[in-house]
Amino acid sequence: MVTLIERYRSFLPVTDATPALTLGEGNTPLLRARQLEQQLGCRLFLKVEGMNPTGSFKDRGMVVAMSLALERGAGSVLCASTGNTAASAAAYAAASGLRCTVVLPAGYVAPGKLAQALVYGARIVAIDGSFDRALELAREAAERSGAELVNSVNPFRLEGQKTAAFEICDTLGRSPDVLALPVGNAGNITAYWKGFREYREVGKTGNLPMMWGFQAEGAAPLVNGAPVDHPQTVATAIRIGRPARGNEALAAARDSGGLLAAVSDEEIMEAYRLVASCEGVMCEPASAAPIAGLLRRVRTGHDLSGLTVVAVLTGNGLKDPATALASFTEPETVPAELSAVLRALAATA
Ligand code: AN7
Repeated sequence: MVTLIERYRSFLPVTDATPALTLGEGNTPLLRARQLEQQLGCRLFLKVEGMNPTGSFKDRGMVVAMSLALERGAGSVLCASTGNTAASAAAYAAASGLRCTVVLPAGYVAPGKLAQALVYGARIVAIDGSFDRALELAREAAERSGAELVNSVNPFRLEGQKTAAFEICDTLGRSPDVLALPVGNAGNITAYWKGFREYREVGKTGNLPMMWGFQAEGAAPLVNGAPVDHPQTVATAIRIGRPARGNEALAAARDSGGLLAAVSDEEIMEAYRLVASCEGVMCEPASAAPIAGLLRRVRTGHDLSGLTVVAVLTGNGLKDPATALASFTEPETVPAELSAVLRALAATA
């Protein structure tokens, strides 16, 4: 197996002294979404980042940040998280023999993510406060304790995450015309934009994509132009009111001729069900934001025809079963008889 770090070594801040570390991250599928294309009018690919070892894109950045923490002789790592960063940090810390502490907003982390952090053996600090407060506390605690901060304020996280842009270009033979993704703390949009630009510098792509970032309406500081003190959205992964990389995200949207826009929770849930039922890919609610954003653009009269669009499905839907089940009525229990099954078959025929 060629690891992510080996494959893109010349673009990464690693040396021969950097310990080798991998859980099999990266090399995720880029799927053609032929059913959704009919609604959108563009050529659409899904970058399925939920196929990473802990079920989200965070693993790309975490493997680089953790390798370098190991190289520097760190004993423990620390992060704030809406859930996925915590799961990823906990897994890579376990594989590295490092202690891991995660600071989470109590009550707003999807159960699958919490379960991951617990099982991988992280220490969990659930605060009575938001992600933004958790990040503030984690930054201060890292400074005082000497623990390595592995949030995306850590530049090595972005170095790893930019490899997703490389993979997309390697598969398509060029950059897409549009890269659509959810935006929370704004690390990922910053990393993708860096990746595409670096690939163009070395001639691996001739063009650059427009960066289209989507936030949830109740947590849209970059769209509103002001921090949000009490962010709210069903997409808990992006329930963030003061994005650490906000300025970089604004620059990426501006410099690429792209945009930052908001979508409602209803639109997110509609897109979440649609991508699963049309394409067979179950992502988490936050990851459906770019699909919701594309649908809204088409419905408000924008023509996407002729464009090659890549939507990044950042996290795996299995992390958040509660939200999935809440949007459906539970199937009724019937007698264990053939007639019941035949009735159901006839009803769906
Ligand atoms: C599925 O785990 O911030 O804009 O603490 O989990 O780079 O923050 C997660 C963010 C999109 C937003 N999709 O990415 C965390 C955390 C999913 C996510 C985002 C997150 P950024």
